[in-house]
Amino acid sequence: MENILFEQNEKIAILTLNRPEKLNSFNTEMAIQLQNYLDKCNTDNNISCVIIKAAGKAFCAGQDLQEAIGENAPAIDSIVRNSYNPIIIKITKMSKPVIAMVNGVAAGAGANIAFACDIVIAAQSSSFIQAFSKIGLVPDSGGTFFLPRMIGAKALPLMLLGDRLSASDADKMNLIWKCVEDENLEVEVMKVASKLSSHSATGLRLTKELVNKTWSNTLEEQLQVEEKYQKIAGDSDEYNEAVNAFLNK
Ligand code: LHQ
Repeated sequence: MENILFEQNEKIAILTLNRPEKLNSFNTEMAIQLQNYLDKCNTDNNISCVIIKAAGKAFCAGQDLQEAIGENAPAIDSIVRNSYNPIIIKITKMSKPVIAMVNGVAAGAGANIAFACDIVIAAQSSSFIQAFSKIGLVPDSGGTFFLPRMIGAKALPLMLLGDRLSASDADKMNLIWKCVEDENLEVEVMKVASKLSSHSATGLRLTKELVNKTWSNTLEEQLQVEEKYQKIAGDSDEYNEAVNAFLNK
């Protein structure tokens, strides 16, 4: 059985984490498959936005702990280096928006992969757990980068305590874009994806890049990049067509 399913609905790519019996926890094979599909989505011009969703009752329980602790287990740092670090880089560097559709518990690396996505939409019944501290590990998959920047004083306690955070609390804390009724999750996600698909691909790509640069830039540097990217966006056919359409009603 494929660990990752790929489908395309018009210009929307849908990647499904597909080890439901293991709560979609990642073994090496699944991590490499996800990396390959992220590469495909990045380079395929017929794809304008990517959804990462999950089969079964959970979003993702992080690393498959059976694989990590087995007799022939890969070294723990090599799992982080080869499985998770590339996934986080590929999501954040993806030239199009990535939406996480969180349908159930997202734990450990599973939570932080969701938080690395550009738009997180979670079902009311779903939850997030920084499970690492419970098993004597440190947060990985970008958690120590994204969480302090996104939720400040709430980040470290969440990681130290490993408490379950409900989707509605995550929403109140501005850690995710939206928490929706379970039965509306798929429809909401597809609405957002369709809207993104109708926008200029160049504009979306440059906006994502700009916002990612803000972590390390000074105000002056950021203003310069805005100026440069606005020129690129303004030179695009999409800009001219959209403004003409607006002016001509
Ligand atoms: C699992 C897992 C799992 C295998 C549920 N593995 N089978 C990086 C580098 C290297 C090493 C380590 O990790 C990392 C990054 C990380 O992600 S560290 C964090 C790893 N993840 C966790 O510690 C979470 C472990 N899972 C849980 O705490 C619970 O399963 C949660 C809270 C996610 C869900 O609880 P329940 O809904 O009560 O489900 P369950 O515990 O009954 O699990 C259902 C099945 O899934 C069960 O198998 P079984 O054969 O009994 O039905 C679990 O053993 C299996 N499973 N997580 N990570």
